Amino acid sequence: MKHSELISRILIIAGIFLAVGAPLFFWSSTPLIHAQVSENGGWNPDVIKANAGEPLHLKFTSDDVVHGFAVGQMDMQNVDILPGKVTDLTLTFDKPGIYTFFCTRWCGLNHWWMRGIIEVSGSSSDPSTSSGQRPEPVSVPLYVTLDLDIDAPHDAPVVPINQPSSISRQQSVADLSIDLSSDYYRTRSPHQVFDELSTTSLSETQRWDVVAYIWQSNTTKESLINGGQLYAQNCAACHGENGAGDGVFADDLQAVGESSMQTMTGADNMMMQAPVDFTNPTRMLGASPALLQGKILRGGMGTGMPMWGTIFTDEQTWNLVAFLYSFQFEYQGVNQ
Ligand code: HEC
Ligand SMILES: [Cu+2]
Repeated sequence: MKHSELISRILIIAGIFLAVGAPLFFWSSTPLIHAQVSENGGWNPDVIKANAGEPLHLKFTSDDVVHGFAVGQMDMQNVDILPGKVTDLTLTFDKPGIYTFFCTRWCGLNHWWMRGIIEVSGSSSDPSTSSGQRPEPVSVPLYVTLDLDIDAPHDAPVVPINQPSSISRQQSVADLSIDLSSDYYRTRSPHQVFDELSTTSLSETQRWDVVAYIWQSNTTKESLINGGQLYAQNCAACHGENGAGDGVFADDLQAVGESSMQTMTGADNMMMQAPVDFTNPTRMLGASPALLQGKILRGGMGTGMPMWGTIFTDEQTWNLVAFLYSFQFEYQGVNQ
């Protein structure tokens, strides 16, 4: 056998090993998770199993456009998933439970339905919460506790002439005993608060300013910044950068027929609507924080509004709610 012939045989054998062995090797260790736009199936697989306290190795690739991966309610960096490339990621879950993972890139019209779940079993590795095999009890949302019908119309019958600003509180609020607690703030719509203030000697303008002041007292600059960032990433495409319901996806949303939505999880029988205009005072001043949070958590409504309950933490949803009111109220620096 000639020398060159031997080399080519070795190369062929090596080639066969790579073609057959390498995929087998990968297949047997960590399955590759394929990402495709929702219309073509989204994540495959879309259910992943893991054990609490043990590292979970994940491999991703995209079969079409650039997607992203993140797990809801988890402090982690998003990773990009590129077509034809493999992205590796290792995660460890402290607590058992059902986690939602989702695409973080606007990959197409039905991007928001590109989600899957990670079932984490085992007992908690965190001794302070180790109550057997059960996942952490999910906290009951406020709108449920209040038995609030978040689907009922909630237009405010009266709205201010000018944008309320909490600034004039100095003159008016000082002698009044105004309830600034979060219980009071979260359970009443701005219009309801305005109404309840009618027993005071304040003018209508002053009453709206007090309403704005109560909102401001229940949030912080940091919360508004965080809410604004979450909004820009997750909501602006539909509701618009400036809250006017005119995001880049707004027109397309209405154009999407029911038929194309039917194949997707949780999207059955959807009637697409224009996203809510958060700059509309009639709509926003008639909605309590509890109601807005409920809609964010639950989504659905038979419209194109996605559900975010498994994506955001409690704090994040309240930051979003506070941010939504900033389309109505002017936030004033505390030292002004
Ligand atoms: C895919 C498009 C889309 C995205 C993304 C989206 N929304 Fe919506 N949203 C809608 C539609 C459509 C409605 C329902 C319109 C209606 O009920 O009149 C809606 C309604 C709402 C309402 C109800 C307001 C009310 O007065 O009843 C709130 C609150 C809301 N969205 C907040 C958000 C937040 C916060 C985000 C981001 C975390 C978000 N939405 C992302 C489309 C979207
Ligand atoms: Cu996507």
